[in-house]
Amino acid sequence: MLLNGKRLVIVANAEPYQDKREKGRIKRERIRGGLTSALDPMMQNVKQGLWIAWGRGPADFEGEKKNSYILKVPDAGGYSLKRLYLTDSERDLFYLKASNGMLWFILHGFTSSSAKFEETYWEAYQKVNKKYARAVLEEYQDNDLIWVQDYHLFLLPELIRKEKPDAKIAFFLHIPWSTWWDGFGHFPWREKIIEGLLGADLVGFHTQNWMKNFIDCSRRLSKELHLKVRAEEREIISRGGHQTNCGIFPIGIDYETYRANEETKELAEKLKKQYNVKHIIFGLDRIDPTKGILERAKGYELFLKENRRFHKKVTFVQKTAPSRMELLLYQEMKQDIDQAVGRIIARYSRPDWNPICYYGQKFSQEMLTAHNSISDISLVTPLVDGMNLVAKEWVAGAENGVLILSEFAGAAERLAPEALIVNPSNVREIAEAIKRALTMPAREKEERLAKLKRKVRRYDVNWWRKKFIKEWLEIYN
Ligand code: GDG
Repeated sequence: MLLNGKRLVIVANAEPYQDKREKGRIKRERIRGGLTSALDPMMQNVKQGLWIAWGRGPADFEGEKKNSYILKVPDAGGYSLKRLYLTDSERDLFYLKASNGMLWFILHGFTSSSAKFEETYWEAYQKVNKKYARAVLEEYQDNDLIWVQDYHLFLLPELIRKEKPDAKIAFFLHIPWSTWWDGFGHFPWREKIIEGLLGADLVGFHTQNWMKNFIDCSRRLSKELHLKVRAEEREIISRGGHQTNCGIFPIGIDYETYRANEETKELAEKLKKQYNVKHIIFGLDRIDPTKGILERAKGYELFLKENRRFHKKVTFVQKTAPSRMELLLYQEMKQDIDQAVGRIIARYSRPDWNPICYYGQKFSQEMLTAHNSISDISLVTPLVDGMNLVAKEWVAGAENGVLILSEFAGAAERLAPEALIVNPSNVREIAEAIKRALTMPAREKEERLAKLKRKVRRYDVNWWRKKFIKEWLEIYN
C-alpha cells in the first residue's frame, strides 16, 4: 500500500464483520455489501488499520460494555475494529429515519413524495455524528489518514476538523448526489451537509455526474457559506483558509472473487438441470425503491406477453433481499413486487415451466457466482444507483450472455456501449432489450462480453483504492 507508514482509519456506519450466536458459540461473519466488500480486503493488507463502525450484529456486545470497544478482525492477526453501540432510539431515528428515510431518498432524487423530513430525525443525525466524532478523536494519532464513508456521516469531517485542524481527512460517497432542483436543494438542512463535508481535504464520487451535481449545489450556497468554487486541474472549494478537492473515483470489484471455480461450476451444472430451460435471466438486489425491481418485473411480463415463442424456454431468477423493512415505503414496495411476481406466475406458469423464480433468502457467494455463470442475461435496471456492483460482479462471473443495464446506474458511464443500455422506467424498452439479448448473434455477444470483462478486470477495486489514496496523499505534498 502507498500509505508511507501512516495509519488508515476507516469510519463507516457499516461494520465489516458481525458476531452472532449459533449453537451456543459466537460466530463471526463477514458482511456482504458494496462498501464492505471493497474496503475489507484493503484493510487486511495495511500494516496498521482501524475501522470504526456501528456494532450491529446480534452478539457484537456480548460480554462487552455497551459503549465502544476494539477487537481484531477477521482474527487475531487482522486489523482493528472499534464497535460503537447505538441505542434503539438512535437506530430508529439516526439510521432508519434520518439516513435512510431522508438522505438516501433526497440524494437519489426521490424528493417530497418519498423523503420524510422531521426535526427530530435531524437532531438524531447530528447527535450520532458527534458520537462518531468522539470515537474517532479518542483514537486519533498525529498523521492518521481518516477516511469517512457515505451519507450517514456527512457532518463528521467538519466535526473532526474543529478539534484537529491539521488532520488528514477524506470522504467517499457511495451513492448519487442529486441535482439542486430535483433533490438536494429540497433538503431542509442542506447548508449543514455541505459545511460538514467541506471539513474534508478530498471528497470522492463514483461519476462525473454526481460530482457535478455536488459542485453545483455548493455553488448555490456559496454566498451563505462564504465559499469559493473554482475548477482548475481539479474542482476545489475553499472556505476560510481550508480547501476541499473533489474527484471522481469509480469503484470496482475484486475480480477474482467473482470468477467461477471448480466448486461453483459443479453447482452451476446442477442449477442448470434444475431450472431446465434454454435461457436464464438473473436479477439480484436489496428491495429498495431505487433499484427498479417492479419496473423490471413489468418489463419481463410484457416480454412474455408479446413473445410466445419464448414460453417454456426462459426463466427469470430474481433474488430480492428485504432491507429497511421498518420504513413504510419499503413495505409497500415489497407488496407491489410480490403482486407483480404473483401475476406472472398465475398467468404463465405450467406444470413443466416456471416463468419466474423469486428468492427472498440470502445467496451464498457460491450460489451468486453459479447464477452469474449460467445466466444469459443480467438484468440490472435501477432507477438510479451510485455505481452498482452487481453488474460488474456478473461480468466477472459470466460465461456467455448479455448485460442489460440502466442508463442511470453509475456503472453505465464505463460499461456502455457493450451493455444494452435502457431507460429503467420504460417497461417496453426493458421488454425489447430482453428480446434483443436473447436473439443476439453469438459472435456479437462474445465480443461485447470480452470487452466488458477487460474493463471490469482493469478498473477493479485495487485500481480504485490506489487512485484514491494516491490523489489524497498528493494533496499534502
Ligand atoms: C451502495 C450503492 C454502490 C446482494 N445480495 C446478495 C449479495 N449481495 C451483494 C452484491 C453486491 C452488494 O451486495 C450490493 O452492492 P450494490 O453496489 O449493488 O448496491 P448497494 O448495496 O446499494 O451499495 C451502490 C455501492 O454502495 C458501492 O459503492 O455501487 O450504488 O447504492 O456486492 O453481490 N451477496 C451475496 N448474497 C446475496 O444474496 N453473497
